Amino acid sequence: MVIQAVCVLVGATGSGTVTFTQPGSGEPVTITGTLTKLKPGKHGFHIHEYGDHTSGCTSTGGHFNPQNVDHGAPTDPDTNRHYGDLGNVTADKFGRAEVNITDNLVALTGPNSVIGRAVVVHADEDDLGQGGFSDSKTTGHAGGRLACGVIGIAKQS
Ligand SMILES: [Cu+2]
Ligand SMILES: [Zn+2]
Repeated sequence: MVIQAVCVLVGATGSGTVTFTQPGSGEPVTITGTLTKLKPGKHGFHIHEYGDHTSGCTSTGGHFNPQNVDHGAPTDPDTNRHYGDLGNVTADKFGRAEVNITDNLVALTGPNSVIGRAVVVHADEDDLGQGGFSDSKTTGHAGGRLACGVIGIAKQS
């Protein structure tokens, strides 16, 4: 059974909607959508642990990291990345970024489901753990949180 979820990201300098689709339990999840109002260039794009907006995007905690390992790239082995590490999105000169990601750790069912957690887009590029900054291995040195939203169950189509 296809499972679908949706996240509406809200922020003054970044916003948009992304849809999560999982063809069946245990299968890779595809994340598609469009973000706008961004500064042109690359922006870190992650799933954070908490779907909590109490103090804005700050309350979403760190990257979703059930294995308690270092930050990395979505292409890294499972033991070298957070479940929430989705790399970067790239905004064009109009500030528009198309999202089209397929990931085999993101899940919409089971103990590591991301439903109820948050998507965050950052001010700066995610260095994928390779930048050598003090926070490269935790956040990818991606800077401030521009916009975020909670991943919710979507109407199934
Ligand atoms: Cu993040
Ligand atoms: Zn991470």
